[in-house]
Amino acid sequence: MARSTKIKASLPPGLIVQVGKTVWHTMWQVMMSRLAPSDDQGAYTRPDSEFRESVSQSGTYQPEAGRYRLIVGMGCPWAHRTLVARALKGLEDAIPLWRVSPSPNEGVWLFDNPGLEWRSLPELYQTAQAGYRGRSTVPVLWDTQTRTIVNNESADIIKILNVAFAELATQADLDLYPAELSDQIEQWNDRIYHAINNGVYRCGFARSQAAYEAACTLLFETLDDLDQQLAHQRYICGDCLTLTDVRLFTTLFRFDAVYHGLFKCDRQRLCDYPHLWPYARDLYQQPGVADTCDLDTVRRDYYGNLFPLNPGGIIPLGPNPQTWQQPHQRHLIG
Ligand SMILES: N[C@@H](CCC(=O)N[C@@H](CS)C(=O)NCC(=O)O)C(=O)O
Repeated sequence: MARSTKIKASLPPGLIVQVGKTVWHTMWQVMMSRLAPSDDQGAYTRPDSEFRESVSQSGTYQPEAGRYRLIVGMGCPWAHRTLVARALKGLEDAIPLWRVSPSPNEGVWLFDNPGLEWRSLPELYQTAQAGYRGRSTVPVLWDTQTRTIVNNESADIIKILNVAFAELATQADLDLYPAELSDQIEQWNDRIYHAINNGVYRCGFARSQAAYEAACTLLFETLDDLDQQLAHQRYICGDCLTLTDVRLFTTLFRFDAVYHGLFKCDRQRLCDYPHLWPYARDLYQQPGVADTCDLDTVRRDYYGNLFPLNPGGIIPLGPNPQTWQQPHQRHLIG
């Protein structure tokens, strides 16, 4: 008789469940504290990004073709923002990519490009700043000349891509942050970041029922408001596509595939919203955007690597990515 069968036969089932639950719950708390720091109420608190320099004609980091690298993981919504901004501005040739993928056992990003001097992203962070002790996150805007990280905050990087590389961008005339809309853009950005972009993480990484319920309620209240807003205008700030849309899009793109199930954002799906869903497809179908979207990698990265949320490691098959190509008719609005 196999050893495990013998143990099963000799232990009362209630005890197996009790011990299993206690051990697993303790392990879960320890792993969650590493994965997602939280406050006293069990609400997820995201650490701040630490490298916050910019690119400009007059500064240390000047716009030059081929000088910078954008480091991204295709599953990550924050990195995805920078890929979308880069595509919309037509900066693919000027700013090449280095891709990383998650290593399931080490919990760090590993470079896909075999010829680089670093194996993992934390090693590159050490080159930028010896003794760096923060999290080694994507996206990163890396300067090959000074061998340092210019910026590792997606909200900054998309602003940099919008203005700093004007002479290198094939779509330089597209302004994703028009001055006259800046107040409106910032107000929506704050609200959408808290309730939606980071809100889905506050649902998925909550460590108490109350923290989860607060995050989930705010998330859907805000999605409901946006759906109303989008009933009579094409984009969040009116008739023109802005960085607010870019920032919202990458969360919406992952909504039904991972946040709805894995992060328990399940009051309804994106595709149940009458206006938000066609709006999200409109953004997906903008020039160059579909090439930045990789639903298989998104599913694999979240379900395959967030072990405490999905210990069995099974990766769901749905939903069908082709639904993103359905017509949207949003150009008829406004
Ligand atoms: N505030 C950052 C957040 C970036 C972020 O959290 N990236 C995640 C991937 S989705 C990451 O690299 N995590 C690795 C870690 O925390 O160790 C931004 O928007 O750029």
